[in-house]
Amino acid sequence: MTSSLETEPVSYPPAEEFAATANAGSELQEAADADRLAFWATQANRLHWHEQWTEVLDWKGADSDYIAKWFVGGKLNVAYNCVDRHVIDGYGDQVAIHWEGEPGDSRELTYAQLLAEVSRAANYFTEIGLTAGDRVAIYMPMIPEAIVTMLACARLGLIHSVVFAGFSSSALRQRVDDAEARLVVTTDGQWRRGKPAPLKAAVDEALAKGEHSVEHVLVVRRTESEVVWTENRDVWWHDTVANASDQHEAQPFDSEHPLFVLYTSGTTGKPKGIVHTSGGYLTQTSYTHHYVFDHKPGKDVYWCTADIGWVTGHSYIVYGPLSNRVTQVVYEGTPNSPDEHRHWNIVEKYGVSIYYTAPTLVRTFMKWGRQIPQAHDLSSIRLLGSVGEPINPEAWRWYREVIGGNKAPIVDTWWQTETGAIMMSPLPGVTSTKPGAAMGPLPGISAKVVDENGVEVVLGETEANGYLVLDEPWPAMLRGIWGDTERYKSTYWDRYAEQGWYFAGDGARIDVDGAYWILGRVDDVMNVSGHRISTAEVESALVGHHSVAEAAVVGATDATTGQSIVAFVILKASSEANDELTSELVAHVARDIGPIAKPKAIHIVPELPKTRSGKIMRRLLRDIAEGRDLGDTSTLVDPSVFESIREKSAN
Ligand code: 6R9
Repeated sequence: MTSSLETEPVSYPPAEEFAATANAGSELQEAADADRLAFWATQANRLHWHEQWTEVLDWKGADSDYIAKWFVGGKLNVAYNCVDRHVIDGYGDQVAIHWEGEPGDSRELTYAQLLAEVSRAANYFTEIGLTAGDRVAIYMPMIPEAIVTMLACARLGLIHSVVFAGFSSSALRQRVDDAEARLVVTTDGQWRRGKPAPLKAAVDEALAKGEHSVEHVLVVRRTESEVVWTENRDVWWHDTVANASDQHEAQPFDSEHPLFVLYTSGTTGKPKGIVHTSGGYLTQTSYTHHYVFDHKPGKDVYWCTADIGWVTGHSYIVYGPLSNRVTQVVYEGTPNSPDEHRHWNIVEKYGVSIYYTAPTLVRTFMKWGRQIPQAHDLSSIRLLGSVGEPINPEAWRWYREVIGGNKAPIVDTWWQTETGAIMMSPLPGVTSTKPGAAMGPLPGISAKVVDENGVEVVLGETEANGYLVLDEPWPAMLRGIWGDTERYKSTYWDRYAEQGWYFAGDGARIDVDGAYWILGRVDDVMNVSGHRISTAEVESALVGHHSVAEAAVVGATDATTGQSIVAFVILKASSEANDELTSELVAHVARDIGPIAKPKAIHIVPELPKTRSGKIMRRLLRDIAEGRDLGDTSTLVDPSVFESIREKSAN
């Protein structure tokens, strides 16, 4: 299609050398095909069960409000699986966490030390009267105590609700209220770009007005920022948890005991509290972390750059990796603090071998220039991962070449807060990869691409676009929306109620080779003159132009064509905005995809509005493109970005 695509390989087969030692082999898919439930039973046996289950899956679809039960009757302790087990097996001295603070301080926690910390926190939580099923809000930066708190909750059967520390006090309050948290764990402040910023103050503000459920606020000292103290409610971690006993015996909980609630935004203003439970969730996070990342305990140094405020942090920093006895890097700060070399300095310092990040960061690295990573020895990296949005082929190739030394396989992992764990991804050493494709469902996972009526799109046809559905339950699937069964059913199950399929909300395409391409959220798929065009496709074309650093595309309502394509573009520092360049970009897209994909308008902007998890807020860009008033912008990193975009797009 594009000039670059003509000269670059369309598919990258696994290297023999990698395949020779890969965790995954073709037998994995064969086993899943032969007997899907037996396959999942095998995966569940990766874990330690205090009591064996009697049935792998109990699924009644609509008759049980679409709430599955996995490993029925089984009992386990999630924290025991992530910590104790490794110490008992003789790996107490292995480093679990290489923690790197933003200002340059660092800490190392072995599994034995992690066990002591988690035990102390569990003892203190018990001392203040928390019991299994109670909710705990965690509002903390990326410091070891955040992970310790999550594990201490899991150990006691307390349900944690991690609230991203970049969220506002009102967002925190909304989540605390919805889950009726009894305890909030926070820090005095957090480091951001070399400066301490208050954090406990936001908790105080959140709890300042009206009745609430919070009885205790536990504060970790991190920045030495001054804090206001509420007697009988606030306590320091170093005065309490630190003095508690480091001996604690983990009790088993039912496989379906809730592990956590994590809020994610939906189509309405009120965030949805996605509920996950224990046995199935840990089985699938553990399985996927082992095979998708080809993780070798004791050898690899793993780094997932997510924040624990998002599901990626839950599943691929805490539960999946620790259950597999990972040695991992946890970094507190931003990638350009103190400068753009930070990530590569960390990779060199710890010899990171597996690196998992988001396409938006890859594109940022591209914008900063390849000379930055090239100033470092990145030869320890042997596998790269991508998550969060479709990765455009341009960024994929750059990632492979510049970060992966032209040899590290890339796993493009598709999944959601709701799915709990990775659902689609190539298996390294097994699957040939195509830049920009999540390739297909993992062994044990079943997915289809269907039209509005549930008719499967025909494999191999070029127009085989449709909606992605999951037609069989999976172990890590959500078990509902906290306190709102109706919303759970209507959001995910009503659309294909007749078939009993989970509607993922994403569009997808299956190409002639059977590879799955995720086209983005369904509302991001545009319809121009009856042709379906993905915003991601046009963005990818724009980013493929040498002047463009980043692009966001939306479909704006158009009286003639249904929708028209409006693009917002950030230029590379070396390029200058002018009418000529704009016309050239339009022509470039026409060349790359076809005249039908030509943007009707291109706005050159200094920044794009992004959620704190790094997703471009297309809904808001659509509002701008269609001249509407802006709705709620409270989840944005920097709402002022809008003003500059509005100014630019007004002319
Ligand atoms: C894990 C996570 C979920 C949505 C999902 C989809 C998009 C995630 C993707 C991807 C294309 C990938 N998404 N991974 N799209 N390729 N590899 O990001 O969870 O924050 O709930 O977002 O993100 O649109 O539906 P969450």
